[in-house]
Amino acid sequence: MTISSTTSPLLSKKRRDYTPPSHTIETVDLRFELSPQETKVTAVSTIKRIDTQSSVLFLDGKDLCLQSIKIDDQILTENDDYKMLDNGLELYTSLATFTLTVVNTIKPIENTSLEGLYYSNNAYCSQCEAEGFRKITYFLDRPDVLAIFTVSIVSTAEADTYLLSNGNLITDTGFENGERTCVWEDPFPKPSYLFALVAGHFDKLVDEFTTQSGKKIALELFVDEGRLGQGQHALDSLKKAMSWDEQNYGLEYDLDIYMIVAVDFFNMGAMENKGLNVFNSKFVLADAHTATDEDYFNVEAVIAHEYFHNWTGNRVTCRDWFQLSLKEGLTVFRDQQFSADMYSDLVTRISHVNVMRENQFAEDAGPMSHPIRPDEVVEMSNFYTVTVYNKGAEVIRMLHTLLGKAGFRKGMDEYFARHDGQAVTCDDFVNAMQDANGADLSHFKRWYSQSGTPRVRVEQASTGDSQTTLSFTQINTPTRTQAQKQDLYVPIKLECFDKNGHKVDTRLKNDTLVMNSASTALVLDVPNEQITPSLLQDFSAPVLIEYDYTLSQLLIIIEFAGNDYAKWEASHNAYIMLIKEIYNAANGANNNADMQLRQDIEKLATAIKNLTVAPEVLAQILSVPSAESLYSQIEKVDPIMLYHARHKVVVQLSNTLHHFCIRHYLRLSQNPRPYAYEKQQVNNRSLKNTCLHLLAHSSAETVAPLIALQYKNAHNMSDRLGALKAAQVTQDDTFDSLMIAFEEQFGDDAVVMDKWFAMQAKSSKTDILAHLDLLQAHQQYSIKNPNKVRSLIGSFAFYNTLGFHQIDGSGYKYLTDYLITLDKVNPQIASRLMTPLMQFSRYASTNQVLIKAQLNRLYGVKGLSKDLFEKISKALIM
Ligand code: B3K
Ligand code: ZN
Repeated sequence: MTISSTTSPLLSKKRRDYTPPSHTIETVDLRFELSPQETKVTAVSTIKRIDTQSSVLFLDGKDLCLQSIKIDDQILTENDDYKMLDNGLELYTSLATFTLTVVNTIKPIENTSLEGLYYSNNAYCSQCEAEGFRKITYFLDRPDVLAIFTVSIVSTAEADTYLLSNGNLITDTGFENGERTCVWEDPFPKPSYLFALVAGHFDKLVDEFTTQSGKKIALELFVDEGRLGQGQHALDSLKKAMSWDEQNYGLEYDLDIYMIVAVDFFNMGAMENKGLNVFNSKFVLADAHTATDEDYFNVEAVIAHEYFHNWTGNRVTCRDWFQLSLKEGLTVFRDQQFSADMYSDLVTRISHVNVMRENQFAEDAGPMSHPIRPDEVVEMSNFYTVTVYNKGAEVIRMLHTLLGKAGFRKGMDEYFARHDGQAVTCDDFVNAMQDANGADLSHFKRWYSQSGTPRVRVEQASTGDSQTTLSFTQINTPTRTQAQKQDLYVPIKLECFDKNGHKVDTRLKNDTLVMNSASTALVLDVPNEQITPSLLQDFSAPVLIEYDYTLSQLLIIIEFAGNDYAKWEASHNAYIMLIKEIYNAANGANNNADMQLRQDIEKLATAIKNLTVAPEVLAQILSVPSAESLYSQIEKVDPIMLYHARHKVVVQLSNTLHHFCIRHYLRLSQNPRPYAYEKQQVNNRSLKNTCLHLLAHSSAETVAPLIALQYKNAHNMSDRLGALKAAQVTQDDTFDSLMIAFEEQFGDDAVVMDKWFAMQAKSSKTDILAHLDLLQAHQQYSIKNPNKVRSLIGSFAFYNTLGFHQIDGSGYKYLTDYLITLDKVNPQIASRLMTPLMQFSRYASTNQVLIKAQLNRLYGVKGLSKDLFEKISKALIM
């Protein structure tokens, strides 16, 4: 079945159709009478008409049961005074100002979508971004309506020890006569998406932060009972983020209290509700016993991200949801800067570059391709994407490069001076940057409207006997919704080396060639055959570089480049080149290819062994790119063949570097100090576990005992998981027995068990689908819990190449069956989990046919959510 784009039944919203609201809500008093089965919500709003011609007020509302509605003192009657619509209600009034009272009920316990107000794990929790507030009460649920909220929470359950909302607590009656009421007042006008309510029993960790102007802020962290010991790292991270934002952007916190609540049932990482962040417990809870170094890193990054939103998102918010990257791209860029300062510039950068290459490039090459500021949206939840977030951050990073650190800061200051307290657009942001610096950013702005990954083809040729010309050509291929593409502003940081590894003078400012048009050239005073360019250093623009390297050139960069990023990139390119060669030689059936591989790996290994770099850099250089990041490297790729080609390269590397890795491994395993999340320890553990993982691929029998010993002696989760991952590679019985031990030890810890489910899901057992069935019956598993679904089904679909891409299509069918069930429980999670099917066009035709058959099956399912429907329709049109 193919769907034509003109008959698509989807109701979309278009960016260009934006109209300001007819009315605004100045204040709203919300009263919640809590009950899991039926919560009564009373909303008293003071409303002002903005459009003097308007006699109709539309209020969004979804899954609500309306009890009564009143304007001032007059009770309204249906059809005369208001009309119920599918997506809200229409109210007829020409009053310039009035008080609206709406009473309705909702059913938190039945809300498995985890959007709006829901009840899970004996606690109430809300999630309103983007359009969840309309599932709480009838409201102008759009980000450009900013109101002052006062919230009263009434509970009749004594067990609800905390009744929390945004802002400052102004009344707490205590539990008396069978109920308790807490009243919260948030003095800052905010859009409804930043509203939050949490109620239930938690343990609380408290701390304090004194701002640069001397104001004391109370910090409160709420976690499940018994988990206080796992909360300190999150609180420490918060304090670091608060002082970093003061030092780097002069931004101070504005309320008297900052609260964070960790919950197990949450659709994404966290949410920046004003003064009351809600977090997925995965990004809060951490101690040596349960969290890896990577978990510690992520907790710090997500805590900072949500904190930074207080200015970039909350104080200055988005006019409409098409502008989402205004707050997300900018806040991701800020959290990336923070992580680089806290930990390591290089490792942080590499991890973000990997996300771009593995996920964002794939999204931009598939049916969901959209600009960082989308033009058309059916379901907003579908646009919290790697494009809006991560490519958005890369665009901000280019602005930072273009204007310099001081210029960027001037622009930020101007942005806040102009727009504090407002809901604005991406154009407003760029205009502030432009005006503060007297720059012309009109050409740069194209990055906001154009989708797709630009490719930059670099060709090298002789110019006379003694010169070389590097010509750069930008290729912007048409995408589904944009037939015409424009050339973009592309800064390419580069260095060139001669045959002796000496840096060639490029005469470029900051080593950066700026492309302002479709093509440009760089002339170097060195003969062609001697030139090796190291291109797109630091990933200076979100583009794909096409340059045909030889292995010798890459080895020159690894040896001579002055910066570690370039060395890493060259080693990465070398792996890709070798994997492609094996893939092309029909999966290694060709003996010459094997011999060639041995020789090439030998050269690469020698270059690596000769490096004198920091342990974390070496760890990155020893990490062969993931299969996922390689899919974009080969047209119509056969994923299983690629998996085997990659495996072969890793095995060869492992055998060649065996002694080198053993030496590092044994050195780094000696005299471990008590666990601390601090640079030196983290970097050493990273190299140690990378070596162990690589060693696990070798044929040496000495490795299995090392793995088992590391597991047994591990006194922290990084080492335990490092051993487990290595054991999984060896595919012997050790893995199964360690997994049993792990489950016995951590079976009660929901966050830790996510790691266990993910490991199970990536297993290369031939009966993996039967295993997935069994695992779903595990007492810790629940389809209602997004973390569990992501760990098990997500890890399988995203990372289990052999299981998911089985040639009989059973992996694709398995995921599709699951999606059909999950869509009824939680459409947002179902929609995210669909991603591996969306990218079918990059696979070989056999895989494409099998995936499309499943997409068609899904398309035929009655009552599918808007979330899934939007994606499938786009996939099938492509
Ligand atoms: N702003 C939230 C994401 C909301 C997602 C809604 N489906 C988290 C963040 O980016 O900080
Ligand atoms: Zn964010």
